[in-house]
Amino acid sequence: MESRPAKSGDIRSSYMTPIPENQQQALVARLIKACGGAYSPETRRKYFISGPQWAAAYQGQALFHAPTRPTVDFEFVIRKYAEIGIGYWATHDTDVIPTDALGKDRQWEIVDRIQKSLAGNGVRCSMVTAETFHHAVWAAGPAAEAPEVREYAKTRVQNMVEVGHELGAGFTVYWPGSLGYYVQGAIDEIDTLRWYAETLNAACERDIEIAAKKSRPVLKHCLEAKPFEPQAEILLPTSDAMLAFIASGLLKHPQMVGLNPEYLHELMWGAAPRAALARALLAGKLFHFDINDGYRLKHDVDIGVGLVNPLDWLNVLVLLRSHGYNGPFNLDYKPPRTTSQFGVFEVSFATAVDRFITLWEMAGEAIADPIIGEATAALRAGGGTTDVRDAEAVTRANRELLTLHELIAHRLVQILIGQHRGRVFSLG
Ligand code: XLS
Ligand code: MG
Ligand code: MG
Repeated sequence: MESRPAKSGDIRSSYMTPIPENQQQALVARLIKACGGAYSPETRRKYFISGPQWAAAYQGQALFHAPTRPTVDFEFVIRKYAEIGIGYWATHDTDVIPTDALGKDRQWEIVDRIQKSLAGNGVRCSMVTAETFHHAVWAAGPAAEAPEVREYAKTRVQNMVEVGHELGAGFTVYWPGSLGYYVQGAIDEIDTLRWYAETLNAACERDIEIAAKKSRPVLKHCLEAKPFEPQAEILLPTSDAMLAFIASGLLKHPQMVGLNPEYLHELMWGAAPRAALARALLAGKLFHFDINDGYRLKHDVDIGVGLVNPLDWLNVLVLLRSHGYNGPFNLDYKPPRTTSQFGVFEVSFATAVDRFITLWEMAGEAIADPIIGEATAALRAGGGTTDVRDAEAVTRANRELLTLHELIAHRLVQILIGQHRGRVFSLG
């Protein structure tokens, strides 16, 4: 690359000559290729990874941010997912159907177009979710005091169940981010939660009817928690709160309802996502998983999986692989607003999928690793003292073995960075 000397006060900090607009995509494409490590679309399709319509169509807007990318339609997104090798597609109802067309003939014409697009590209619909947070009708949430709002909410989730069956989905997600308030005192939390349960009951009952009619299994109804945003106070802020809600007795079909935890949503309240997932697994409620990354105690930054916490992600996947959870893994993140429309598919989605696959396979390596295996077995064997009423003896019996905790953590980092395969650095 041609270089020129830096001058003081130069507006460019690099020595590179400017890259004209019409050469930038080629540069990005060349560099992402040079990164290597990409899997083929066929390989990517072997994993139960879904791409949401809203993630690919996200234009970069936020409360303080104007959009940076153009609008794109579902035909485009589905085609691009197919090219990458993302085998499943998910959507909110209103990502693809205008609010005023829901439940009408126009909806079914759109559903027909979606079916054609999915079939034409060899992509399947895995999940549908009703948008119950964006439109002004949800200003007081999906379980507002006014009965007509709640009746409307029921029609929306029932319609979504119908659309889901029509598209061949197996899952439906509920993210009650609007179930809460900004100003306190007006809302009775107990009534609100009762009303919200009625909406879920209506969805499950419609599901049972349609599934019987179509000879299909019922959908898996998955609750997704987020501790804050968009309401200030949220009534079901964590996956654990949702487990309690599912078991509260308010649901008529609790066996149909489980969780869709989102990695970052657990991190946002300061949780260990792996522990939150473990609790969901223990309850038999890990139905679906939104994968992304971000920071503790910050807003919902929805960064691509593995870009912030790859070691934690490796550990999360070790847990999931060890306990038989194989998907769906839903790429619920937002390509950064600095990424162009070209970059959304060339870089953002392709690399998110590849990081996930790599971490998943590394998790397999960690599970099979002889050092971790022996260390874990030794920890579980313990030191073997017979006097279990003697604290000192029990402590002594395990004292040296407990160093293995740190040894295992070291080994996991080695696996993450490739040191277990002999990658070393030397200043010599
Ligand atoms: C928002 C949620 C949302 C759900 C689906 O923060 O992650 O995208 O996954 O409504
Ligand atoms: Mg999120
Ligand atoms: Mg989500």
